[in-house]
Amino acid sequence: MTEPSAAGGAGPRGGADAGGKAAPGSDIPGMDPEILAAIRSGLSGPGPKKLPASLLYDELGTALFEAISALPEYGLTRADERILRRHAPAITRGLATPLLVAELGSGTGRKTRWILDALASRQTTHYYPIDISETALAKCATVLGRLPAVRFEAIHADYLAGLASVAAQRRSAHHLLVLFLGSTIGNFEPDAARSFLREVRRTLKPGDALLLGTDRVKPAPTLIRAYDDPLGVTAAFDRNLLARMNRDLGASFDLALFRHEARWREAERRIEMHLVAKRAHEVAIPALDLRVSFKDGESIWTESSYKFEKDDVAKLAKAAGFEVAAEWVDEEWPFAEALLRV
Ligand code: AVJ
Repeated sequence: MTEPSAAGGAGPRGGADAGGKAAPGSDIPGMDPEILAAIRSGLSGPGPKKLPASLLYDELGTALFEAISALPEYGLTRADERILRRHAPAITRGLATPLLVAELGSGTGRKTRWILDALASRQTTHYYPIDISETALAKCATVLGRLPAVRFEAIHADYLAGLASVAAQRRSAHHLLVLFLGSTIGNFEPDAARSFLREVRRTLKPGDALLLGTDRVKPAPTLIRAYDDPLGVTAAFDRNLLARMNRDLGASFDLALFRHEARWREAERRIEMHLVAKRAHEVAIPALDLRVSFKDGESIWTESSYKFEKDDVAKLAKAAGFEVAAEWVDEEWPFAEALLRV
């Protein structure tokens, strides 16, 4: 699973440098200039420090997220898959055919398999995983690339650009099912979530649908354990962001000087991940020509994960021009799969 590249994430959208010459580090492989600008603005200045959550998902970060998904304390991914496994026939029953399926984020392909199996038992289905990570797409191809009655076409693009290209290829008889699973929408700030879903809605036509996965609000201790597990896998996932800046930007973060913290913001209904400095110190980021100073206890906010009540999803859907046609909820780990109709 990778982060949205078009919007969302915990970090601010930094403006590009106004000057004529390229900013230092604007041509670092694997990091686009927008991300570099967001790192710079997120770590500069006196305000609270923030980094773009998309930085968490390099090769190692993606592997660590897969490990998180196997933790007993983190029920989200298993709940998502359980719903799709149990209810794929019901979820797909009312959809018009012939059908194109576009998935925002290719994930491991494991969950999606259930939907494709249910559809392909009726007729040939076109499946377009959309991801900015080539590695993720390649993995998805090994799981879903050779299913009978499924035509697989990976799209290497950000979500909205990828979706636009699928929509442009469709014939008038084709209907479109968009999958946005795993509560990735929870990583968007509420305004960004609404405008993102509005953009998705704009590419759809009557008869099309969006299957949206959202993690429900749970008791605070359950949530805190899910995002600060006793094995320390989530802490490793979070701190990998610093390790990555050391690897890719030549930064000098001392990982031992930061501890991982999960905070539940009841009023906002979100989990925040923070990396908290254990004492005052300075860090250099040569590729950005930047020195960053930390006070004792100062944190870098690395990710938000919004949790939803039933009403939140209905409101969000409505604000984006959808209505909730049906919803399936996992009882063991409250998580909802909503089928939104145009
Ligand atoms: C993959 C974005 C849904 O927010 O729960 C897991 C990422 N972060 N543990 C989430 C994550 C910390 C995850 N999503």
